[in-house]
Amino acid sequence: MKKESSPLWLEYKPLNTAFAGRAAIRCPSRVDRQGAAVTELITALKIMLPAAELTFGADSASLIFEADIADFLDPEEYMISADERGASVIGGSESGLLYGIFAYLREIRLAGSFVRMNRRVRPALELRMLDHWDNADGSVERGYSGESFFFEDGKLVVNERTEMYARLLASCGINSAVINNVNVRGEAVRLICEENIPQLARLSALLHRWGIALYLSIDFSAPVSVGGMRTADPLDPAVGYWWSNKARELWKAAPDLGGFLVKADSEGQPGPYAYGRDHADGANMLARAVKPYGGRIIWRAFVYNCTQDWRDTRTDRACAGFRTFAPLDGHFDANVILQVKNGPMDFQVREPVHPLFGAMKHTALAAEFQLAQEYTGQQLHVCCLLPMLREILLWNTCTDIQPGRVIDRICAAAAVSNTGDSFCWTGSELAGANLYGFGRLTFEPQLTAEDIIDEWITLTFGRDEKVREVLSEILLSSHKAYEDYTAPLGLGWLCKPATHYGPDPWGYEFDRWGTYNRADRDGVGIDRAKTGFTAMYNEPLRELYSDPEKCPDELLLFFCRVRYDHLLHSGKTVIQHIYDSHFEGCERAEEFARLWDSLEGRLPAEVFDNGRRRFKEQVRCAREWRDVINAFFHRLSGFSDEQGRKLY
Ligand code: GCW
Repeated sequence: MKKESSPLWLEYKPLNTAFAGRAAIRCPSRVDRQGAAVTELITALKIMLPAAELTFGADSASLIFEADIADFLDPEEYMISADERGASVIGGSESGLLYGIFAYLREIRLAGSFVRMNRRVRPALELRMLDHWDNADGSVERGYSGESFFFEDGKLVVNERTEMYARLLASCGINSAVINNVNVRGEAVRLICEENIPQLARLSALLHRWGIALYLSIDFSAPVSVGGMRTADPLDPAVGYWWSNKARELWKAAPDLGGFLVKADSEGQPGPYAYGRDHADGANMLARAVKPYGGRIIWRAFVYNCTQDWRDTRTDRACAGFRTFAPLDGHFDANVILQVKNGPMDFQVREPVHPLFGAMKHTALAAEFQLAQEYTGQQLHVCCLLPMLREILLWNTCTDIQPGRVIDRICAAAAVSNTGDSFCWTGSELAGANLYGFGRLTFEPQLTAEDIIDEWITLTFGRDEKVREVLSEILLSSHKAYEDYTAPLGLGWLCKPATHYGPDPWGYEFDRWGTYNRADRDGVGIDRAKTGFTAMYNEPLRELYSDPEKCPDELLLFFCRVRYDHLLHSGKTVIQHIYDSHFEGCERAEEFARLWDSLEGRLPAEVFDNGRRRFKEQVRCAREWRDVINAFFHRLSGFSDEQGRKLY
């Protein structure tokens, strides 16, 4: 069934000017008049200037919009010069031009009128990618926004919503999309098979028109599962031959395909280990198959032992990615990108930055983030991830290569998408800021989270001052609030197993996933200098993280094991911090609900009601977190609260 969808931040409205004359679009023949860039400009101008007469190339026009392509710019780079009489937008290719047009339209919408501007912008990262965890049956793994809009009953869907999706992505600068789950199951295994190729080709062409390359998650054992072979051994020439033929078939039909994403030897997915080969063998075999077409292999570094014995205190899951991939640095082909999750565990609300970013010197890297709020309230709680994303991108890895920030060490950023077939795409309207902001930030990381949020609010909800004030206050303090009532001092995994929603501090303690807090009556946390993890960082980080006296408070319980009366840099004890942060975080959640209520009548009724329901649930759940976690630590430690509050 086809569902309606909102245009989100792309809802154009008439500008403040009462312009009724002639407005002309001028573009030389190297610009495609039917292309997305010119089409978008026309669509927008028609709505923004309802009384104008729109023409192509007329001399007597009083407003002139020039669109051009120039070789001296990088393909995705653009240049804008504009004033009250129109604009000249030049891109390095159709894509650059498209980004330039979107940037220009954004500025005039934000100003409400024609603006003077001069700008030249080039995206900071080559690939700005969304990873969908959509399954062929239409469900979405860790999806909190409804069902998939790519798949229905095993079939790939291409319709108006797909077009709207492509416009939304392009407008915030995203240029690649993986449409299916990295856990490739069911009918998705056959996505690369003959019967699905015509539809893949249609989708690829549609996305390409908006500057977006289509990527597919593949089953590493496809030569066996769909090819009928007896092996998927990457060093068996017949396997390489099978993949080369498959690539030829796919790229022949869909020449703009970007490549494959692979989750191998992880959480039950097949991989090269079954044949005694390593991850470079696996990735390079695929890389050679797609190379003739400019294709890439995005290979995930999320590899660890998920059948650990909780009694084994020597094995530390945090070390796994580094131990597997650091020795392979320099072994990967040039068209392989190693995709590393932002932290060493798994998208917790607070983790240190993954040490691989500071260790891999001869490997192309992608940073993987998760916009789907699996561990951050599942879009029922508001949790704006942009300040965290920005902090990670600009974090200094302290490698000897300069510059050494994460953003300098990677060529790509990927985000697990938070979209689904709900009307507002992201289940909660406020979660739209994460989607928009991910694109904007990976294009222009010098923008602040405040800038991006303000821009997103105005484009989405208009310029009501009160709405702007309230929403930016909620969004900007939401991550801290969530962290406060769920994950004190970097201690993750206090959530319920399987669903990852709500508190259960014993839940993961005796399980097989390598996710322990090791809390007892004397103290809490894991000594990760002992497990070898802190040694994976460059100095001075190694020393900083190994020493409980120096370790930053917010990561203390990730890196160190300390007593409950250990004194933090803040001057509080660990136990008092746990109590205080849980009370404060929960009060913040209650405050968010009140702030939201103050917007009644200022937002569309459905938006307001949807938000009110979600804040109600956030408050209920935050109270549960506060009381369960405080009771847990109170009962274990025996410490009471300095302020005498109820701990249960
Ligand atoms: O966070 C875990 C999720 C799994 C996911 C896995 C991964 C797609 O709980 O649902 O599988 O990470 O990133 O591969």
